[in-house]
Amino acid sequence: MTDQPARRAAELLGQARRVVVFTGAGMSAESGVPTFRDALTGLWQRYDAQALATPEAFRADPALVWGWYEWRRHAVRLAHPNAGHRAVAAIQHRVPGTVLITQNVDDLHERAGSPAPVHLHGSLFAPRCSACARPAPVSDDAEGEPVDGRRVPPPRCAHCTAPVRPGVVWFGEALPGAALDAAVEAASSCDLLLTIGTSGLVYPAAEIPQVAARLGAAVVQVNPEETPLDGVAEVNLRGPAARVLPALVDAVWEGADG
Ligand code: BJW
Ligand code: ZN
Repeated sequence: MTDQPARRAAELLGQARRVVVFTGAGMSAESGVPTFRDALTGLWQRYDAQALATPEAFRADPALVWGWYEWRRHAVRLAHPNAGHRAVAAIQHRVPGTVLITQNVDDLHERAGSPAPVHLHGSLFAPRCSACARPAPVSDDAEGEPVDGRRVPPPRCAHCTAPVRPGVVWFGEALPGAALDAAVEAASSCDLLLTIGTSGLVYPAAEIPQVAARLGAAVVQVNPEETPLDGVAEVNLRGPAARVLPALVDAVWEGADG
């Protein structure tokens, strides 16, 4: 890590007392989990993720949408956290009180050792009834899940028999109030926000780095591509999270253990 943006990012992280880490799908890309705006592959390639992730799609074809989420849950179960997830956990360890806010519905931050990330868009592992909202058990039987795209009728709620739905936030739905409040509060009071692997296209989540910048925090972005957040960030580190983040952590705490 020798270039100027990397040095500035290390300086900012080294000095920061209140850090927010804000992540999107690019964080898990190197674990083999496709980003949201990547083209879908295999039997799903003729579908558009943005069209499947809506309440209307679930109402129109619950088995199609449930099958897609079962397939993704299965893929995430087989995936492992990458060096970027571990670097985020190391930052949390080094700067106590660091708040991790993720748009991701996988559990790779938790499995890398990050305690209690704020999940703005829900979780693949928390299905609930589409009518009464009671939590529904999630099957641990990986072998029983589809490895390829296909329709799977959703289970029925044990209480009211309505179809169970994925516990995620679809377009047009409100984000969980407590998670959004915690994210805004953390962004409003941090001195450094790291935004990692998000296109910054989906609102209100995309406001989080903007809130931090507006209130005087430094924003550092990690992304191999340009995004609408380039102008918000003081430093843009162009590269994949699993390479850039461990280098950043090393540059700040090089030689230190733990
Ligand atoms: C790497 C990398 C590597 C690659 N390392 N980086 C017009 C203007 C503004 C807003 C709207 C509008 N029209 C409609 C809206 C609202 C809408 C919205 O924002 N739409 C936009 C698309 C325009 N928002 C909503 O509907 C939200 N709700 C809402 O507004 O409610 C209002 C309301 C209030 C009160 C009552 C009722 C309603 C809800 C948004 C929910 C989003 N949900 C999803 C699906 C979750 C479930 C699932 O996964 O299936 O969340 S959509 C999808 O996008 C998912 C993601 O969390 C989210 C963000 O995507 P992300 O993470 O940024 O991924 P990508 O793929 O976009 O980008 C990946 C990035 O990684 C890229 O930049 C790559 O370069 C980079 N990358 N490899 C680092 N190795
Ligand atoms: Zn129910």
